[in-house]
Amino acid sequence: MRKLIFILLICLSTPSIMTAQEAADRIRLNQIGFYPDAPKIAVITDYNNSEFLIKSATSGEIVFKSKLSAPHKSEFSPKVTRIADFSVVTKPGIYKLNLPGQGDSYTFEIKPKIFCNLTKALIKGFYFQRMSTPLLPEYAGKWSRAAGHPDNKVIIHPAAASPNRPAGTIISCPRGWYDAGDYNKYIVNSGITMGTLLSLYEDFPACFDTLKINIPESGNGAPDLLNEIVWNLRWMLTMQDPSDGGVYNKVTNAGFDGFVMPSVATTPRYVVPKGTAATLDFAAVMAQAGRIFSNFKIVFPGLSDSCMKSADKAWTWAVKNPKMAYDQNLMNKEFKPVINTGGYGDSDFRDEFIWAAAELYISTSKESYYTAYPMFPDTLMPLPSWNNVRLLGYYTLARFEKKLTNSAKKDFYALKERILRTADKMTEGVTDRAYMTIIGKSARDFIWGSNSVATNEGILLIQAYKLSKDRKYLDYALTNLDYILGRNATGYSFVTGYGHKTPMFPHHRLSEADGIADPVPGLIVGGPNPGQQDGCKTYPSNIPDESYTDSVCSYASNEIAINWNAPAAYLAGALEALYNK
Ligand code: G3I
Ligand code: 9MR
Repeated sequence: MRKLIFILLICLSTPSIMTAQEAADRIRLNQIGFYPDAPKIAVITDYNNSEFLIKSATSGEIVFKSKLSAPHKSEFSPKVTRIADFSVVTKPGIYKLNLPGQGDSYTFEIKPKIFCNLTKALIKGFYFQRMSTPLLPEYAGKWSRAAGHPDNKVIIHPAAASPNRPAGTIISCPRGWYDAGDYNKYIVNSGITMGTLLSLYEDFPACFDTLKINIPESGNGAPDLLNEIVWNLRWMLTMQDPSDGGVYNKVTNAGFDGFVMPSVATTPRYVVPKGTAATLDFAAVMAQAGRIFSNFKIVFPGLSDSCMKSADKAWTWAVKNPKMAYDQNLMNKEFKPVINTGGYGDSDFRDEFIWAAAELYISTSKESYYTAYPMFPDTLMPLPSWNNVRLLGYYTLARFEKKLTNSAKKDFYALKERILRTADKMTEGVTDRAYMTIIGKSARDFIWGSNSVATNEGILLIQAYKLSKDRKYLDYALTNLDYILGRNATGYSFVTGYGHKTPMFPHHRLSEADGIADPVPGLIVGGPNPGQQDGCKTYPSNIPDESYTDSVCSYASNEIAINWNAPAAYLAGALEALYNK
């Protein structure tokens, strides 16, 4: 009976004639393209015929003809999909997938280095988020803009007062990146962002030593990825109270700005209380930066030493203050002005201790960091997110296998097994899924910022590949980049400016206020989120993998954020490094 309903559903949902746009929309594939020797999959939604063709987009010549798979049923809706596998097409060129009598897909390209421009754009996205500096036309093109948020007169909020810095004290905290669509900067979210970008460099230095993204520092003798990172690193350093080593949670307005350009957003800026999560994330970033920048002492004199000293001071503060949560609601009951911007509130610091300890141990070789707190308190392997950074620590330990000593060395085998088994678990059942991507195993994948679930899964699979050299993990990681770039239940490529159907109305003050039709390029939006916490009325559906709307109102599905750009840059960059070897 269920089978009968299933067949009926397929027939009912298959219109006989499609317009060109409908056909393109129905053929879900990576809208940028494919490496010659990588798997190539397109997913056709609600379509009942069986043949598909691959045609050259330039000559119209048919280069491949095959049959679609039997239907796959969507995990989250009555919809069905069929798979077009054209992995055997390997010749570089520009192509279209054709459904005979129906229409073509968007064009896509097959070539080596297919994600090189995308990788650059995702890193350049951070340049576009820079505060306290004008973006000049030679670097920013039509998105050039005046400086905003100098942040050289930041007020110590009454809740953050300390004997040496009473309420109202002015400190200077310039630079940094806008966190997201808003104009504030948050240490916790900078933590995972910086850790991910620094790891991208550490995992693939050869690739990034030469990659240029046309920013003011290009050509200064340091890799551009690191140059961009330094813009935020120098801000982070200002967030540590020099008298005790604790780190303030954020630089913020009291409330979110309107949708205006940064240069006219001039309401007072505050730092809010120090916290254990912020301080440990800071310690981890500084320790990792300290070891990386020790190789760039001529371009950045003193930077590495400052980072290492600050990391150690932050750690010492956190050990003395192991339970200082940033609870904005509680703070607002007692202090004025009330602060209503992002909380990034976290009250479980076990993972931050693990991450900071791992980075400090690797950078200093002092075992006391490794043994200070339980590195493996349980068997969980939670995917990295702003409030769970444990795996960033594990990735670093795995990266430096050769440096490990005593208990860390003994733990290595178990750590490797954990990473591999977590990867294996993630991949279970992928070939049966509607879009054959790693993301989509569970409805719980589709949270606020679900695109960073996809990219962080990809990163975990890359770690599994690095540890095992088993090519299957690389191909699985690629399924999630394919997802980001169009092989998904929405039909969008989620990176602004990269793909054919991309977000045009992100919840991003810069893109909305600048009067330019195209949004700032190279920014990844949050993605499907059935939580719909923004109350936006334009969602087409509340089905988990379809709950996305390209509307400015949608901060729960269509905002951009630095902690989403970083893992997207990592995934694209890692695939570039590994597939082009
Ligand atoms: O922790 C619970 C978990 O226990 C529960 O199972 C799950 C069920 O949905 O919810 C989890 O909490 C979620 C939390 O993120 C942690 O993942 C909340 O529902 C969810 O609303 C919350 O969303 C965060 C959002 O701010 C609202 O606080 C996003 O992760 C976070 O990326 C986003 O960050 C904002 C900043 O505050 C301000 N700047 C823009 C930025 C991006 O939108
Ligand atoms: O613009 C804000 C966005 O950056 C945040 O992610 C989001 C959730 O904290 O809040 C947005 O600001 C909205 C506020 O929460 C409610 N009033 C409307 C604001 C802008 O649309």
